[in-house]
Amino acid sequence: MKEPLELRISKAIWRSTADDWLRLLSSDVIIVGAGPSGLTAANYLAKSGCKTLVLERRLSFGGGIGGGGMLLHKIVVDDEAIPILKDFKIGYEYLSEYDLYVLDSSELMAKLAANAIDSGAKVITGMTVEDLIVREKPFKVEGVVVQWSAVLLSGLHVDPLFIYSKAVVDATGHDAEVIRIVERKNPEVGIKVLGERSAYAEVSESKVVEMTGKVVEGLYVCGMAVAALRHIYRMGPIFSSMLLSGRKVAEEVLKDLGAYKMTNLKNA
Ligand code: 48H
Repeated sequence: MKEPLELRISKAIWRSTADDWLRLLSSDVIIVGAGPSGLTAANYLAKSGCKTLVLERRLSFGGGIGGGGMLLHKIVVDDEAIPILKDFKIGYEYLSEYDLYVLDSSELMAKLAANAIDSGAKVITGMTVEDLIVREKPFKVEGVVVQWSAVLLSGLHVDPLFIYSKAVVDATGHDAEVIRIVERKNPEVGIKVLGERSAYAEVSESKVVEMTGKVVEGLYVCGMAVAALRHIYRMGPIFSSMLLSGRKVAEEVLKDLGAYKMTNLKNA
């Protein structure tokens, strides 16, 4: 006779969660933040066979995409982002009078996430990265310290747990939260988060991509966190640089991990 449904529901969830976590506790790459840059990075990393884990504080993904342009349900990109949109079969419309491509924010969010998951990345929501695992001489990041976001909101004192990885990507957006942990807790490393500048879209779109990459051994940055770290202008709801920065950080990580044998999560 089958066990009662309530028991089977709970056991199924515990079993599958535990199986996932035992696999994920040692990942190739941890991406902190499931916004446009983080999800784009996850897509390319997972597709290349990297065991990729995305940790997102909220219970939803997409980061700043969902807000569109001042809550209007559209964002724009320029022609440089079109190959990425094509990679993920994301629809767009070209407005020749503005020389810009317009797309629906909901489609961008959904397809970036769905493609990342289909490529083998694991996206876990409701989890906050609150610290890093580090080694010294030379300083190196070897993983993250995590806590349920709900616990952090509760004000309870609950000790966190650890996840190891060969690379950590700060894709936390405007606050560059992961890099600020290095700045605050490991001042001897000499990292200074200079803060984002006011709006100058033309300049920032290329600068953010140019400055995307490794920060210290084991730690990389993409998206708006690059603007915060390097004192670059903001650009408003044009998302080319977020997508291009996500792709670039994936390339940088892959280059550095080239020596490792990578295991795709789906086959691990
Ligand atoms: C777990 C965390 C943590 C943490 C934060 O803000 P995002 O969308 O980030 P980007 O850089 O991919 O995209 C930025 C874009 O959305 C934007 O805001 C633009 C282009 N602005 C221009 C302008 O002028 O304003 O996503 C970051 C995600 C969010 O979902 C956070 O919840 C999450 O990271 N996050 N997750 N642990 N410590 N900190």
